[in-house]
Amino acid sequence: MVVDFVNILYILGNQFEMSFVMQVNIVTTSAFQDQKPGTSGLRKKVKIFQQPHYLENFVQSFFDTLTVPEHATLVLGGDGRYHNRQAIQTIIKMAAANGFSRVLVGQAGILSTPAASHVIRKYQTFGGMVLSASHNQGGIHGDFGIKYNIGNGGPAPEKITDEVFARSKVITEYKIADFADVDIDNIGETKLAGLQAGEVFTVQVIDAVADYADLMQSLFDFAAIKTLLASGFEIKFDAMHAVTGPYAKEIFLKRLGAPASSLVNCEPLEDFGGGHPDPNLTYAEDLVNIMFAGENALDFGAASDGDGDRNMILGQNFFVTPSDSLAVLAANATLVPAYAAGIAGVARSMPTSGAVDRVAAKLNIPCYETPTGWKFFGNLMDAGKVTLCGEESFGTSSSHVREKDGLWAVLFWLNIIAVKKQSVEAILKAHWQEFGRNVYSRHDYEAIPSEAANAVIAHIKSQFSSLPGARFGSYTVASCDDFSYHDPIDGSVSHNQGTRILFSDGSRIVFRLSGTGTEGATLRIYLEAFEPDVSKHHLDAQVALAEMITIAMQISELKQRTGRDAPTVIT
Ligand code: VG1
Ligand code: CO
Repeated sequence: MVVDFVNILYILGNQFEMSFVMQVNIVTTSAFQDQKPGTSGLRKKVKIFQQPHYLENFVQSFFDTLTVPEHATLVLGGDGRYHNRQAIQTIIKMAAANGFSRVLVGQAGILSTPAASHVIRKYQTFGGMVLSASHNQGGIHGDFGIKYNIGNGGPAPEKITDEVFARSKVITEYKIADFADVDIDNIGETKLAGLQAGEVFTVQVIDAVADYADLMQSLFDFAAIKTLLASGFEIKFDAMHAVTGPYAKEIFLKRLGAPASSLVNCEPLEDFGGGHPDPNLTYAEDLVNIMFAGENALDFGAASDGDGDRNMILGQNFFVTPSDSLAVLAANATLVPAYAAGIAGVARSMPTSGAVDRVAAKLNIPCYETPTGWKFFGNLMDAGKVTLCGEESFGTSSSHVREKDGLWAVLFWLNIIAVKKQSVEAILKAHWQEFGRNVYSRHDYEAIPSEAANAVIAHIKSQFSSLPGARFGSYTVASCDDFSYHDPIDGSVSHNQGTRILFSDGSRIVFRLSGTGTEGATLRIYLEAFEPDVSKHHLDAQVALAEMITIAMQISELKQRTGRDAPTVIT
């Protein structure tokens, strides 16, 4: 533990019964007008975050909005991307100046998003700050981000983030304590003089992995998974040089006895090795090559994103869509010790396919449809209405935390496989046979000019009155709307959550602008069609959805309005 100068003064102060207090500076600042949190926190280019006062203004806006109780504890950590360490030192000093008594920091400034959520819940802290831009690229030319999670461990709801944004536009000063950078690399405590005479401010560096790994071990049948892995069942987990590397080493190597060759890209890097830490078929290329190597492909592959809350599941030469993954987990939940007694209900974001709805109907449990973003699941989980939640964007989790959880989903799959003793593909095929298949795909058009993207959406909306009843090939439009969500727990309403074209046979096209991009606009097109016919279940989604894709282009005039011929990413 490093004992800095102020700390020595504090100790001396005690010895001589003198009173030392922390020096706090009140810094005059000018407000920025662009600090609106998106789908998951505030994300901007690193260069923007490095501007003087930029991070400080945003953090102070949170502290001004929240009523921080006396002796409050803040959890702090990030995905290790470029600028993480500096930001952590700044936030520690601001937390001290704003009346927190303790900050729990993940060792080396690391905490995955689900681990941070768990630490907040386990130690019942006054929330936490997670420094991450998740799946966005890192490094000096990449993105940085920050999000605040409330005491239940989940992302701050819109009511809070709206207030924070309003505050950030008028802020004139922030408070920051004046002490040297604190050691965040060694587990232990640094004690500093507090705001008042006799008070202490503590920075506690915690093992970033242990609490989380213990939680996983308490949920899943580790003995069964261990036996599976020892039986010759070969897996590969790709951490994409992001935050889950240390977690994967502890869980797969130490606790589950997997060989070291099971892990790839498990050294966290500030720039994620130059890649996009986004676990999908485009960006998780290393893993995809291994898992689609024909006869040489391994049995199971998985990857997670920058901050560890996303997951991609692959079988031998087989890709599981996240929407299907959620449905399979729900259908097989009772095979996992933590969910053996059954699940209370499920929730999915609106653009996520209706595959899980079919499972819920069969299990006779409720299924909720929320807007995109994990913050909308928290109320339902707190109220005990749902146990499992998921999004089409490679996010799945349960009420064990209040965030999506990448490694949790991987372990859930391994637990199911260990019990069923079937391949990933066999599990999916059997699932489709029982429930039918919701054929699904998302097409992303990244970094298009905002005006063009807005014009596409406006053009679709201008057809709302003429589209119903219109025929497009074999499809007829039943209705179209803008999705609104009425939270059944707190009564809040969220409008404009995606533009939907619903067809008479239950298939649909959804258009939505991303709330996490940092360059221009990203337009997402979500395509879904239901296929009950088993003889067509093997078809590639792009083939099965070809007609819907053409219709989406026709209704949106996307090519004419953006000049783009093809999506940037297809998932
Ligand atoms: C995307 C996904 C959304 C997810 C969000 C945060 O948002 O679509 O489902 O919750 O990222 O995920 P958007 O607004 O760009 O579509 V993560 O892993 O960045 O915390
Ligand atoms: Co993420």
